[in-house]
Amino acid sequence: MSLPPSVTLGRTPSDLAYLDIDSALCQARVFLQGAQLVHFQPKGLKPLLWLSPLEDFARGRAIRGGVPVCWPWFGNNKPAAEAPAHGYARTSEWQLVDVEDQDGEIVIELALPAGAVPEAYWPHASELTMVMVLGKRARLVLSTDNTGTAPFTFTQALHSYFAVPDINQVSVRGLAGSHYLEFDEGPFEQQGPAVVRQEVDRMYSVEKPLQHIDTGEGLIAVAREGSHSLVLWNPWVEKAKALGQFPDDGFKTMVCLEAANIQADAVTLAPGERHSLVTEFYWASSQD
Ligand code: TA6
Repeated sequence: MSLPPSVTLGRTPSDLAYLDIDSALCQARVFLQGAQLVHFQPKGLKPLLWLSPLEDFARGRAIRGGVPVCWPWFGNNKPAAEAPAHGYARTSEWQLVDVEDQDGEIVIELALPAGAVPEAYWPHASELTMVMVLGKRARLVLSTDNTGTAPFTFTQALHSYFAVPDINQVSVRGLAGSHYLEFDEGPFEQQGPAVVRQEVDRMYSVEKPLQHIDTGEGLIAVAREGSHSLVLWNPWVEKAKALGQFPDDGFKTMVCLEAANIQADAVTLAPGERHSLVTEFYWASSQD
């Protein structure tokens, strides 16, 4: 496959392959492991995503930052105690299917190889693809196809880590009136904008397809499609110390706002059906 001039293939010292994008509209980096966007910066604007400065890209270990793909289960909603949190998509090497530069907008298609999830945990015939459209905005489309003869159900998330100058200045708009579960308690009703002043790990049930992260210095719009739920997460002080590849003070400059299908929003696909989970994020001039 030939790459357009605005895209180059690179490898980390640990031999993980990635695409470096430098187009007319943006700069970005995408790892084939996990089909993971780890850097996205529209031209003339600041980067949107947070990547841990302690990340050393060990093969087969989830990359801490960017947009990890959680599939075919979210968190510890897993088929067996020994199964990894957040599934297998984020630690598997994906196949690069296609890369195009369409007037500066980079379109990347990746596919998860068959058998990436052990049969014991996922005895279903399925295909998982990711299409990224990277330009002034980043649009990620994660599609699951049921290629078998029986229905199956799964949970998932696009676990986006956004970069913020100071977590104490952050508020998340577009959640007021929605309900969330946290630490297995709730539901609680969100009153006004959500702020982060302690460990937060909330699973929201929310119809509104657009939220905004007010960083105190800018407004990040985060849109969803194919999703009635999202996760808001920040590990704060103690959890940050316990997390792998995460600096102790890392919680001060990141917040996760994750497009998801979790809890009651889990997806059931009949044979032949497809579901697409979409997240789209960009710098917004005002709350559109
Ligand atoms: O999305 C929030 C969450 O499920 C938290 O509970 C926390 O564990 C976070 O994901 C990170 O998980 P990880 O497996 O990447 O350490």
